[in-house]
Amino acid sequence: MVQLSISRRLRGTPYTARLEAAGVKAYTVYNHMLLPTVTESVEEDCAHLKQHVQVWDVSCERQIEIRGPDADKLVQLMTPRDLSKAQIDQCFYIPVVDERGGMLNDPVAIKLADDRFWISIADSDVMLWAKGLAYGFRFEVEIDEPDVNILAVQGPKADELMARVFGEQVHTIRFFRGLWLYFEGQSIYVARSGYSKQGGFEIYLEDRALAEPLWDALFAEGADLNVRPGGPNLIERIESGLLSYGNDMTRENTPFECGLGKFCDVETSIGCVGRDALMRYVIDGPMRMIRGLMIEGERVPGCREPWQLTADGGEFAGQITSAVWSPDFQNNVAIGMVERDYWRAGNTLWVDTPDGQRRAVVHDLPFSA
Ligand code: THG
Repeated sequence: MVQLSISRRLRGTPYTARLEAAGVKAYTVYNHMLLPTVTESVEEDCAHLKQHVQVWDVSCERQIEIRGPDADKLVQLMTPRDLSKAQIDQCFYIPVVDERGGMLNDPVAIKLADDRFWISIADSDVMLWAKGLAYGFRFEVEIDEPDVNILAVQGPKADELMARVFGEQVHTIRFFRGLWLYFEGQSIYVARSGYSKQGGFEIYLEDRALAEPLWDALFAEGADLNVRPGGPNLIERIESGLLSYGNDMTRENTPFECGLGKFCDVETSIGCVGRDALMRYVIDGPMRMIRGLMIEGERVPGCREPWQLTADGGEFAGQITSAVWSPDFQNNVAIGMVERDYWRAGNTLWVDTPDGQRRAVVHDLPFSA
């Protein structure tokens, strides 16, 4: 099998040594950093995540810190989501768009203070865009990528494990809210968030020296909870309808096409650079949209290039960008961009997979039984 050569450019994390000692089986590269994808197998990892608790090295969810008197102005410039009423310690899933309304990233923004934000980015170089905007607009802000290395604690037993390590206060954290908690006498930011729908937290560790002690504490306290290392799981995220920037959407797509219209307040996101370009979507809606699909037949191979969708008459109907066999649905679940004429749930299309043409049925996201 072809291997990926790892060097300094593919940055390791303060957890890499622990992860490799635990036997991580595969990485992907995300924000120029290693992201573990397989512990046992994608299917076993998925089943375990739904039953127990996992500790994920998601250091690759880099923080772009924006601080200074114009911090709020710069963040609002980057997104069509209205952040004017944002409260401190609130997290926001925000589309970040360019001047054409094209998706540049889909990060989680955290308001740490009135003049300080962390933009927890997906896989694209948001810092360069933010610095360019700040320079061009002469904003009074400082922008950098602090050495924050997130551990996500995900799964139905996440609350129990987190309470053992950080105290009962974790139970008071609401979804997409954050709180400073103590570990070994140091204050660490913890939010109820994460790239799965199994529940859990993300620990924003700033002090590298605490990385292995934190990892070790989670595994010691979680032994009887069957804790395992892991990473974002392909099956769980497709079933849950969690999108992957660079796979399911690119700069060619607007947030409305990505089904993220509910995170766009085009009327009130004053200043957002893509606002004019997105205005027409409020009236017309998108011409294509991200949808779930089930692909009939045997398990499909990995989706490395988009697979074209066609209608019965051979008309272009869209493309599938993520697909995997789901043991729970006993079917291939997929995410794709489907043209307006064909996006109704239940509609049947054809998909060209590397294994030949198959039937694909449009579903709502998330998939439900
Ligand atoms: N956590 C943090 N940073 C991240 C991710 C994360 N950066 C990269 C990547 N993931 C960004 N993409 C997403 C996609 C979906 C969600 C979060 C980040 C998500 N969505 C929920 C949903 O769609 O149901 C909730 C959205 C909401 O209600 O606001 O959680 O995972 N730190």
